[in-house]
Amino acid sequence: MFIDRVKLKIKAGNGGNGLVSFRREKYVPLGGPYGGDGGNGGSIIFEVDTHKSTLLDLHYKKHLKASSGENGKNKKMSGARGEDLVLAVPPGTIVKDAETQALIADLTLPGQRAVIAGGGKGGRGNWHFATSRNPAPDFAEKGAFGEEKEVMVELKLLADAGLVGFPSVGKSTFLSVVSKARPEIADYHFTTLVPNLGVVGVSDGRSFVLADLPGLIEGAHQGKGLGHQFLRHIERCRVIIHVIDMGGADGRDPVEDFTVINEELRQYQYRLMERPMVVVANKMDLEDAPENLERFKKTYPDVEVFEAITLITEGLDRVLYRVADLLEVTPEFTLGEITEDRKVYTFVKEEPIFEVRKVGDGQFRLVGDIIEKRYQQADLQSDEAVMRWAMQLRKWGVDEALREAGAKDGDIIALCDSTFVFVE
Ligand SMILES: Nc1nc2c(ncn2[C@@H]2O[C@H](COP(=O)(O)OP(=O)(O)OP(=O)(O)O)[C@@H](O)[C@H]2O)c(=O)[nH]1
Ligand SMILES: [Mg+2]
Repeated sequence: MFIDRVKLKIKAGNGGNGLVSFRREKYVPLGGPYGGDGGNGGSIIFEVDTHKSTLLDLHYKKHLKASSGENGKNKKMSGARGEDLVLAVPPGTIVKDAETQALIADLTLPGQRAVIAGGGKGGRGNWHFATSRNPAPDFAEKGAFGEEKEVMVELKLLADAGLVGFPSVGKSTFLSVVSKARPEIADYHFTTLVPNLGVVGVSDGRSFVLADLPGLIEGAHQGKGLGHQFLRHIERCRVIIHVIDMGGADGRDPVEDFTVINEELRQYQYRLMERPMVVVANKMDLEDAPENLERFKKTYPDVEVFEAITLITEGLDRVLYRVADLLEVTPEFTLGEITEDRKVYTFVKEEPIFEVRKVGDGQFRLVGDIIEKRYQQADLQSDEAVMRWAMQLRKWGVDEALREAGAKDGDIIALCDSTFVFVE
């Protein structure tokens, strides 16, 4: 089964909590803080495996979870780190955030890896917090949550050139005679249901990867036929080979066919018409072909057309030469910027740490990913930890922002599931 689109829920492992403990040994009367660090949570990582050609494995998973780090141990011993979950994906896999559509990874090279969800950093044990004023801190840090999100994984085939055209124009026949690929060929529409790839050897020694795609019909860019889901496989192609049934074997007008397909490519969001196109006038053995070709040339005097009878490989050498030439001078098309620089354990982004929202008379709420995460991480069990947290808030400018928003002494401030009283 060829699967090229999968939506997944993923959750990286949480970091283990730091430990609060003190050294108690016979000959060490005033043992200092001794609590170890929590281990980092495992990340979810995708790795390119060139033996894979579909996303079938992921299709059956749906939920992916990496293991959490262990809590810190006594004697400053760190908890074990959570194991990373590494999944093999085919080359050409791209990963997007399902909510924001931001590109997270574009995996094209053999062995290439990308962190799709970073594990949470382990919390530090209490010994890290010892100072001369407080040699025995009774608090430690909690582990951070691992990243959790929904992602869209898509396969965009890594082909240099792609065959497009209406159904039954001879695209699969073309691929079958110029490569070792053996796609199904038949005289009914949508014979090809999934893309096929083949390596084409040009007679002068050059070679390229060619994709045979399911036929397009009018409205393909809007999702008609099989078009839409497969148009996206053309996105990485640098050259488009547009095959036309010049014999009009299907009762359509080849001249019109050309316009319709071009319009579909133009409408599709990925600027497919910016790629160079090679036009193949196929089925030149059919009776009406010469006449249709004449009309075609009159309608499109500037389009270079290669006449062919793919069935018997006639005329294809010239097409392959032309494609190989174009490939030499056509740069790759990028699919988009990977905006987030994704390292493991980072969740500090270029975003405001918090936001103040007025929720009612004398009531405010602090919101924001960072402040909420840090709040969850702060273990507010001891007075000292609460003090530290209050200082942190002041440092971020929370007090000032609240005051600016109109908060007065005695007002209620909510953050996640708890509330504070604003004290001037
Ligand atoms: N007469 C003639 N028939 C051809 C030629 N090339 C292909 N055909 C026939 O056209 C029919 C369709 O060929 P395919 O290669 O399956 O067409 P396709 O474009 O891949 O079609 P879809 O997969 O449905 O999009 C088959 O019966 C082929 O034998 C040709 O040059 N001349
Ligand atoms: Mg086909």
